[in-house]
Amino acid sequence: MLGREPQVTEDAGIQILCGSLDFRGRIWRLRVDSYKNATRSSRWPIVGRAPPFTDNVIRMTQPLEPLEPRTHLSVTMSADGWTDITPSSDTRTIFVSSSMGDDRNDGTSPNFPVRTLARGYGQLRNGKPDHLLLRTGDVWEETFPKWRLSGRSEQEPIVVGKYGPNDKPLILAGSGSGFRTAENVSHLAIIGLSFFAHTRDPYNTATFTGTAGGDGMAFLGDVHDLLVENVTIDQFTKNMVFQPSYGRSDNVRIRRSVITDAYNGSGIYINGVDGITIEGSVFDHNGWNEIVDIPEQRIDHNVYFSAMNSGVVVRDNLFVDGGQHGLQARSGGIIQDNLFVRNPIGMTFGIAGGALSHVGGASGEVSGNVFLGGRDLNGAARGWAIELGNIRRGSNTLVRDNIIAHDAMNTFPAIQLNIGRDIKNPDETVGLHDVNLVGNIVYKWHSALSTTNRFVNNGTDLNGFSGLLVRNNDFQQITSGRAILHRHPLDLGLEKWEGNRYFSEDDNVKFQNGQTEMSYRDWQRFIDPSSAFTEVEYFAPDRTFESYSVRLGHRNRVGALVSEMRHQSRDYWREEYTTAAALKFIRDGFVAVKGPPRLLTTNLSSKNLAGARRQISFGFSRDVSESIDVGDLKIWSRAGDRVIRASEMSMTYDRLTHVATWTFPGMKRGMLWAGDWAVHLHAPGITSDGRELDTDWDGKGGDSYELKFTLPELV
Ligand SMILES: [Ca+2]
Ligand SMILES: [Ca+2]
Repeated sequence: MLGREPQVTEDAGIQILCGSLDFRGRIWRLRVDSYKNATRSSRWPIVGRAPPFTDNVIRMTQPLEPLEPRTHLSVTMSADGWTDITPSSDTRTIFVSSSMGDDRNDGTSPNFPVRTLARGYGQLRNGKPDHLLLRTGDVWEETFPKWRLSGRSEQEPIVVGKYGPNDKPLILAGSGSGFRTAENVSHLAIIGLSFFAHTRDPYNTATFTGTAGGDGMAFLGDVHDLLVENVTIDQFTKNMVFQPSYGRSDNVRIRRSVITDAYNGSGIYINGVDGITIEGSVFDHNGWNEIVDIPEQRIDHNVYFSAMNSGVVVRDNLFVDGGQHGLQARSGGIIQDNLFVRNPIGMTFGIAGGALSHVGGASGEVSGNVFLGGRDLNGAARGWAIELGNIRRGSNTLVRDNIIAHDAMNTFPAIQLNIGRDIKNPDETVGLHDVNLVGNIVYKWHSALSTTNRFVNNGTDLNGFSGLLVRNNDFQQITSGRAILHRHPLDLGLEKWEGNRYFSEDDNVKFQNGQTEMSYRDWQRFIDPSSAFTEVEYFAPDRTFESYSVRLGHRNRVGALVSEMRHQSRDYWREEYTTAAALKFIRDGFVAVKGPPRLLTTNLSSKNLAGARRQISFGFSRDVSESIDVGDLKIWSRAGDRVIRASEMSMTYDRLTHVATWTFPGMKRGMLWAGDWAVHLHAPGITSDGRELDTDWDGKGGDSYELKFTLPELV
């Protein structure tokens, strides 16, 4: 829009000469792409009005020091969610290769890399946006020197990364620690590395020497603005740890990393951080090892937040097979859209046993998570999903839209409201207050919800209890004969129960209220008047993590799918192996269905009907497995006037998708021939709960599906 490039001159601030266009009196907007020593607040578009009576000069008061123009910010997010960090004009990039490097080089060219991490580190400058890049595919039997270097700013961090395609550079840390920071480290990004405590891996007898070990990545405090992304950490004591040894840390992001197999410690232990987000990562089999560990020490977790953190966000992660907990969220925070599979205990929130509690109680939100199955702990029964306690008064902590399904232990309630035992700061612990449980689904679990009998209604100390809303939850297919274990007396002045839908095959299922066991009829009458005792039909509630594995072509085992998810990286990213994809598969199974079964899909509607010569499939909105059979589909050749006999066909039904598929094993080459055909899918033969198939979606069943179509020659 300018007549020519604006000229930037330095003055007390800077002046921009606006060329031939008349900017006098007009609003102007300026984007600054590149400069140094500017404050962050002056970074973004600067808007002002040029004085009306001056020449075409915009004077800025910001003390900017211009550089050559650059079109991108240094730190950006790619369209598919990865962090890109472009070098600044004064970035010094140091290349390190264990296979090709020589420490007599200075490392500034990929053609002449240095060899050791120590030499590479020594070439970096403190306070500069320097990049230390490790060659992909290379292996170091060396750990990083204690890290003391900071970047320049959030937009110009110091970077430890990789160069070259594919495999992450591999750091064999043995019994040492892979990466440790000293005090006062800011603006650090660690991207695309793999840390492996190879001497501790009991499955690898070639390298295993014993259980002595260190931490994969240790941030010992006073760390500010840290990004860890696309990193793999395996087999350390604690794979990652934050401790406030040098002071508190802040602004930490751990993204899309794979953190596995820690033992004698947790996958991540976090203490003393203000502002931490963990997202898109895989946590598998942390906190124990069944080969070398002492069983009594299987007490650690996939992720463990102490009570002394704030600003916690945990979203979109997979937590599998933790030693004890999938996630200990003692500091509270936002816990969203995570998938928990086969942990002895899914997660805790606020509550802390044998340790310090979050002072004054935790708060936040637990929403959109899915909890599947469970496991014992050294032979002792466990198996619950969410345990809450020490929740701050007035916080309105929300537990919303979680799905808890397929109890493996059949011993404990899915959601437990509790008080920690042996709390170290009982005077700063508050009991449980102002919690809202809304729209959750508990399915095929021992029981839905419990409170501890140690709660004291309106109490003011660590046993205090007030403010509980339990609304619009589905507590379905309860297996124990007891739906609710409200062990302390229920005070309707402090609690509200409404609109919940209960169901158990046992009509006599009990509802505990203090010392009393109530029937559903009494529970509804006195406690939850707008509730119902009704069996909610979901689309495919038997979906599990294992069945998602089968759907992707693997075995019916947790490990088969997890091993693929452990291989996720930026260079080998597959959407179907994201937690989000697995979560969606499960959640889609828990959509409640109503009305007659509808015809949702058929491959006869596809543009290319070649595949229909081998199989014809129909998908339904409800489970019709009880009624559907091979004879419900009639197929005839319109030209040949030939009806395919039921004995020439075979039909299979997938209860996880409600898709029926007909094949033609009795036909020549197992195929229908090319030509004109017609089908009739017989509504009266396809029913759910006695309601016939609805193919025109008017809500009334009984209308069959008919279609004439032409099958093509195979090319
Ligand atoms: Ca039938
Ligand atoms: Ca109809």
